[in-house]
Amino acid sequence: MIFNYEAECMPQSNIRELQLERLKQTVNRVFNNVPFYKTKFLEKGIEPSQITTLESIKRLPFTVKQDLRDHYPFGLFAVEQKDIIRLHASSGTKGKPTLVGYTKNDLDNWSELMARAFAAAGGEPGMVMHNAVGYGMFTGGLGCHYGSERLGMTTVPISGGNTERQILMIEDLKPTIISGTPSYVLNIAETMEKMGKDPKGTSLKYGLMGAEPWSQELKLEIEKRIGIKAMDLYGLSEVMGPGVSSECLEAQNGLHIAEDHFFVEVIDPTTGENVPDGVEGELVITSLTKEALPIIRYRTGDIATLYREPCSCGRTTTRMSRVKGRIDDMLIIRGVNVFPSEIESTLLQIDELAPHYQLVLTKNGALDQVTLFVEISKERFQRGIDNKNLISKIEKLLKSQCLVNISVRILEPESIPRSEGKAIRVVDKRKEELIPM
Ligand code: DLL
Repeated sequence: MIFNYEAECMPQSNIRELQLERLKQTVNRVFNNVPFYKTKFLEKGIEPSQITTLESIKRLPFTVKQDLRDHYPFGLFAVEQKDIIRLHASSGTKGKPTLVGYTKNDLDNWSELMARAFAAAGGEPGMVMHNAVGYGMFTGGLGCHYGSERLGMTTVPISGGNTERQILMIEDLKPTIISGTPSYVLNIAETMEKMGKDPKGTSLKYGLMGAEPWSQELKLEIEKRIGIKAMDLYGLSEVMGPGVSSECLEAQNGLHIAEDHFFVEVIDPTTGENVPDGVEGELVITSLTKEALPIIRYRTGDIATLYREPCSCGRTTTRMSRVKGRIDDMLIIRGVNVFPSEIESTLLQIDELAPHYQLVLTKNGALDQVTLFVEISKERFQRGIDNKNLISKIEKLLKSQCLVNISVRILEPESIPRSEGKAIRVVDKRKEELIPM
């Protein structure tokens, strides 16, 4: 179902026209109301009147996460605090959080975009929606909540955690659609199996999942294990929260960007130069309608590609590929760059393994060491383990597919901590312990 046909299926030329008009408004808004932007624009010799085409956005400076931290709490807001009706914070791990705010119109737009995402993922008015995304300062829970209500679904605000209780609610309330992080939805399925229940036997048909990188292989594993169609949902607090882009049920091939609200570019993360469509790089997002916290060319740190070919679902918006990972999470192993999601893709091709792993970084003298800890599947464990052959099989496959030499350690089932939100895939023991927010 298409929630807002006019917005989601408008011809590309009209989208570009609308984007330009809204870009000009946003540039004026930040220039007049946010001293940080005024100073940065003037330093680059730019006045809002010089932004006359979408191309000219490239003249504007980038915004980075540190800018939000430096102006904590309200320094980048473009409206007075009394006009802010909601605050959230990004899931930072140390230091000051990045605080984000919303006016009434911002929340209306956000709900609309999340309603679009649910409709694209198979949601319909009247369906029961099990919202297993964490509530609180994290944008995930409430973002999904308001979108689900906007679409007219019966929304179950269960949040993350207390998994056995979640399962009883799923059995009793018979939801058709679930939202959560992929790792938590997998955790629910695994807990059901442990309780002697078949996750494929529930009423669930669709899942809308995101907030963390997940490989195509993990998506297929979730679909098979629960008997649902799993759609990808992307977003980030600094820009809005979930709903910046999402996958459609029809094609399940890339995430449709809400281009009437965001202008998305891809840059080479080292040079900062724009790269052509289809080339992988860092997503840079400019908000086009936000009032409380408009953001100009925000460097997301997320790696993806853009596609502009039409989609079989009828939506005309540009699509982005699934996010491969955050630049910060990229590992450099003896000169080879690799993302945890690429390692995940390889591991999930090996039947003897369970989809639970962690990459642990340590120091051996001056050298960084990476060890992959991965769980063996229950079936294989029960049949007895021949670790040596299995380890060499994993190492060979990692070498041929990811071009890295990683030492592998096999663990018994249920050794890796399960996630109730964002899974921790990389544990960096080289640095001091991170303090969760
Ligand atoms: O994670 C918003 C969200 C909630 C998205 C629920 C989807 C579902 P933050 O906590 O600010 O916001 O984290 C944003 O999470 O920059 C990406 O690195 C990562 N991320 C979000 N969605 C995806 C996804 C929410 N679908 C950061 N695939 C982003 C891969 C994702 N990474």
